[in-house]
Amino acid sequence: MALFHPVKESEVTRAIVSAFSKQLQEYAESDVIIVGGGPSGLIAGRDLADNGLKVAVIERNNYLGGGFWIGGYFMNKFTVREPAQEVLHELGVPFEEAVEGLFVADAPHACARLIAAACDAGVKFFSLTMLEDVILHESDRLAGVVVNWSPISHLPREIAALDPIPLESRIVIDATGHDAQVVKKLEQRGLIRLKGEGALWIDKSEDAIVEHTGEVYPGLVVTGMAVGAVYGLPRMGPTFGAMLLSGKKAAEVTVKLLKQVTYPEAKHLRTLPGV
Ligand code: 48F
Repeated sequence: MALFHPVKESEVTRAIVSAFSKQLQEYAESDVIIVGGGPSGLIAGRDLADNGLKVAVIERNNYLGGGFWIGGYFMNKFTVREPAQEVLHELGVPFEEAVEGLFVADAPHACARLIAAACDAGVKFFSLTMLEDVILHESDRLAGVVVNWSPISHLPREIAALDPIPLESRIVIDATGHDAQVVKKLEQRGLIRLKGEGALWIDKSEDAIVEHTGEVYPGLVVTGMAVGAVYGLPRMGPTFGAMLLSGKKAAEVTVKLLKQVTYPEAKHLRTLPGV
């Protein structure tokens, strides 16, 4: 007597394809698309989904978490400064005080908890999916992203001619880290100018990243290290408090923006719950 229920191989394939197809059809239009599944994108997604919004995260890698899996160097440890340990506490991540106001924690544990929190809140993920471009309508407002299967960026050009697909959203969040890939698409069109990330200066950088987190172009919010690339702010290395607090601020800003929408495209989109 076998332990597992009998199944046909074709049923396994159909189950996966139909679940993916259902998700893609549903998320061809979202409230918020977050590009980048690192710490800032994940926490922004968690908070937005907790607000009842429909949120999709686009991640070019086959894993979520970005720089949060490993933390500093190869050591699987990272730090946060007060008051960001409160977010670790809320996520259920154990931490220790290394020196006054500086806390150290296990990166895989924190990353796993953050991913689980985003999933629990209802965020949906599209992995191995890279941002190729943005959707810009005449209203000069970002209306979504254009994505492609990320492995094609490593294929020879002759066999990499895959047309991408567009995904509409009311707000796009650039959480792509040090390269600010979404903002770069606007820079390529002369619509915005990136200052480029500054050198490491921990004390200065974390406050500055959180302070500058916000809308950089109509419909585009920037969070995490992408904020540094846009505003020329110093980097902070393996201390992650600003990533968590920037992601939370990006969610707050996004909720406020969605309550204010008056642009023409808004008429065919869902109304924010409670508005
Ligand atoms: O780099 P990442 O972790 O960005 P973050 O949330 O956090 C930065 C910290 O990890 C660390 C630091 C702070 O202490 O300095 O570096 O700002 O996560 C960015 C995610 O975006 C994905 C990338 O694979 C990573 O998982 N990403 C980048 N470009 C694209 C993308 C793209 N074009 N399309 C889709 N995903």
